[in-house]
Amino acid sequence: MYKATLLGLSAIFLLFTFHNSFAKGDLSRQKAIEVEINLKGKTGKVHFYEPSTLKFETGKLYKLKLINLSDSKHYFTSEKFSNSIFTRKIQINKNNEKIAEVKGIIKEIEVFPNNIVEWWFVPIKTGEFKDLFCKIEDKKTRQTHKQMGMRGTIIIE
Ligand SMILES: [Cu+2]
Repeated sequence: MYKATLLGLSAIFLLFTFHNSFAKGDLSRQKAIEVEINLKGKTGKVHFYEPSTLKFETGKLYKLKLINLSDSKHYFTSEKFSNSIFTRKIQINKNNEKIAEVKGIIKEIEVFPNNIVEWWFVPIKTGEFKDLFCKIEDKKTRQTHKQMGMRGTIIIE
């Protein structure tokens, strides 16, 4: 009886140690990996993401910089991607100074011409998502930016 109890206690102790040695801690507080995507184009001509494919890994913290280098506003919309990550914050800068941090669940981001928004997140689900697009309508062609080429793929491994 005594032996069995001792064995049971040892097993619990071992499980506890095992569990602790594999704990990853606060994943949202790692050093962020910086990734950039440029939102480019010209009204009436073409609109696109550069690069148009982004790759991430689960469990790592990313700082994705959405950089609008064009004369038009742009959306970064991928429902499948936003459902596969944990958002730590959205950071908005002006003249290289932080002006706001937005926290909570984020579904899409719109960036105005010549501005940068940072999306800080940790991917939690793997997949290949081909639903990245921009819904803005071009003022000259009356087509959406998506129709004019502004589409992309996000891969989480
Ligand atoms: Cu656009």
